[in-house]
Amino acid sequence: MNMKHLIVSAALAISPALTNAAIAAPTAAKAVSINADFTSAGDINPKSFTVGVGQKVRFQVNPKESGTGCMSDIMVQGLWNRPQLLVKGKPVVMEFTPARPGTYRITCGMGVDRGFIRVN
Ligand SMILES: [Cu+2]
Repeated sequence: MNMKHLIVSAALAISPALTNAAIAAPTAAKAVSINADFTSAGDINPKSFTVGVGQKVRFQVNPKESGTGCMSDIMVQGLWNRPQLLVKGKPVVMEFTPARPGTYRITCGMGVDRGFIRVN
């Protein structure tokens, strides 16, 4: 058995394990967390985030005050389309896995801009 044959045999023996690991990884992977605070004066802070395609994202907004009027709720256009009320002391958690790259707008429920999530 020559050295080349040994290397090929080793690669064949390892490859099923690698394949299984690659398939299992996305479900086993923890979500990446991005966080913002909300105040009436400053709106959300920070206002821009960058995440990866196919990466599970946990976006948490911590309202330090309750939102009022137009800006009383929050959503992420194309990633989290159900507006969530901003109520003082009640964290809003939006979880999603972006399937396509792009810049996704964080808005109020009516679509007024308040930030964005860039997906690379
Ligand atoms: Cu609005």
